[in-house]
Amino acid sequence: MGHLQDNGFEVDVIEVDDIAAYQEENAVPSEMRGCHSARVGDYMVEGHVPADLIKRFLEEDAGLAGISVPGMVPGPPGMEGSEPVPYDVLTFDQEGTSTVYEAR
Ligand SMILES: [Cu+2]
Repeated sequence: MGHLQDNGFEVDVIEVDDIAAYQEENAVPSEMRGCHSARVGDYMVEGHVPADLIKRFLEEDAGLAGISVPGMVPGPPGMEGSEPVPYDVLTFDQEGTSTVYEAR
């Protein structure tokens, strides 16, 4: 969240009891779910997606459903500290089809 604010995003934190239910409501495919979810305009941002990629994704406005770093991987913003490993940032559409957006 600090990472997003540092990059010019205004962030409202909403704690929910059941993140999976929230993701379900917002049609996030189960394999795209992150440890937390953000809603930016019409898009879902799942997990620890680097801010520069969120910005690029929003600018492209390609009509997809969202962008995700599924699960908890060490390395991305908010997950530094542990031994970093390469990870993929994925996009997904309304049908749940995912595509590698960028490897980091
Ligand atoms: Cu996390």
